[in-house]
Amino acid sequence: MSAAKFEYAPAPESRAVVDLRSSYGLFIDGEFVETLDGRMFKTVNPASEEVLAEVTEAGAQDVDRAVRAARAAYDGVWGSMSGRDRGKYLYRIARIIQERARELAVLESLDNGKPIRESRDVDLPLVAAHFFYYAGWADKLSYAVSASVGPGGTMREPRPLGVAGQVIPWNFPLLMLAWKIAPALACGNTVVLKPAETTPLTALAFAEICQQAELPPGVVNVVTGAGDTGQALVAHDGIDKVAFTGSTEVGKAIARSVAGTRKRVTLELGGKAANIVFDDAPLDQAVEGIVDGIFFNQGHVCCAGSRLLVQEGIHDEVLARLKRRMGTLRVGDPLDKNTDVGAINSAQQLDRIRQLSAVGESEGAERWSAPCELPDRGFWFAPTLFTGVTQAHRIAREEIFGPVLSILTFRTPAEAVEKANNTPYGLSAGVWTDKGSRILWMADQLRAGVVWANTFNRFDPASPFGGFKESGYGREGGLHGLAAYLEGASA
Ligand code: TAP
Repeated sequence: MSAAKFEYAPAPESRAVVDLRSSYGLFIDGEFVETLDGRMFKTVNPASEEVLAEVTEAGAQDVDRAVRAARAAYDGVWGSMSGRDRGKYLYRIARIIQERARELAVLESLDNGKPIRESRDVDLPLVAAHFFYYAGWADKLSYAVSASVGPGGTMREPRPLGVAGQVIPWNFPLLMLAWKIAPALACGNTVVLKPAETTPLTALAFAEICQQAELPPGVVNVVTGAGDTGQALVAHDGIDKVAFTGSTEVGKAIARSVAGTRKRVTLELGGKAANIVFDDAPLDQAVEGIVDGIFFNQGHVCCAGSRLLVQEGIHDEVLARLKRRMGTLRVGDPLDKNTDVGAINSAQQLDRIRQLSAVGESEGAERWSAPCELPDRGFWFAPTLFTGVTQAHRIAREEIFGPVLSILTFRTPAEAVEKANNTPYGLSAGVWTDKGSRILWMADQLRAGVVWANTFNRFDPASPFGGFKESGYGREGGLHGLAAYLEGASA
């Protein structure tokens, strides 16, 4: 079944749960304030190109105000608060997120373009779960890192780092915020967060939640803006820690800019994951995993299974099943509960996906797209796969960050490992096989921070997540995520 052409008209009842303001200020020292130089930018709904709101663009002076507010809170009430009390604030935030989950999910889908089923059933539950998980750690930090074991085995409370500057991307706006803010606050740090330019709205809704939870002013600050705002934050002398999630290119520039300073850094960067299917794999399950691996969130996923490595003998069978399944994907209105694939987040990202796909064709790979008609307005790209891909092709090497799958083949497990590891990235990988021993062997051989077996894109706040090689360093999530925000612990 192919998706029918549709005119984008969001269901009025879904819009009714969101109270969108026409303009938003910066969140500094517990209040929404205007920028010192009066600049604004527009955030649009990528499914319709309709302007959702005007948002303040923070300049260097605004960033300075936010960092000073975070410092004052750290030197004041937050720095002297017990872990147990910090935990109470985090529990309160987690509960408010749950209470406002419906509204936040709609807002996320409006600003980002992701299907409401994903924001409602994946993003929001994980966001709340992160705050609950780290709330539980706030009064148990002396058990969290080895640095807290003193002479004679005595336990002492590890110290926070201070003020964290956090910069996040647009693909999971609220979830990336949770990954950054929840562990930072649990450990006793204060934060200044810069959301992505194209998806600022849920971070600003989160700022309201901080007010609602009566979090002390200055503990969380949100400065909206583009790359320049992020750069001003990272460069600010008043921060002790940089936590960045985004492209490898910007991550490298950040690493260079903080080298030799006192700032600690964690980087969560790009990926080009291999999803490896052996000929003994349960094929129906594997095809679902391939589809989920690359078309979840329109492929705007750092750990997306964007390279399918399929064992030669089952290539044709897997391809036929995959095309059939892709034909049933409903591309369309992100606010429709039946939608599987929503809008591409921005015109710029759509251009990149189109360009790299054109390169794939010009380099000789064969392109096939699921049959669906796309609307004229908004940013859309049909689920697409390429066959006949070799390791030399750019679509096998570069992160496309869109709904595009490159298919390669292998004969032996050793060849699968060699091809999977043949990338500068190392964030994730998937293995589909019936043999437990092979799963363990592959997990040992693959240079990837996360290896999923007979599943893909599973996340849990208790599991550390992060990369090898150019996918970054440091871990977020779990016990390891605490080390990134504590003195004397290696992240
Ligand atoms: P980037 O262009 O790197 O942007 C990420 C964030 O950094 C945005 O807030 C951006 O602001 C800001 N920024 C841009 N230039 C900066 C600079 N010079 N200094 C400081 N901040 C700067 O990435 P993106 O396109 O938003 O996100 C896609 C990338 O993120 C992909 O490569 C993806 O793999 C990666 N990602 C990784 C993970 C993990 S966990 N490894 C998770 C999600 C995404 P603007 O929005 O205005 O550009």
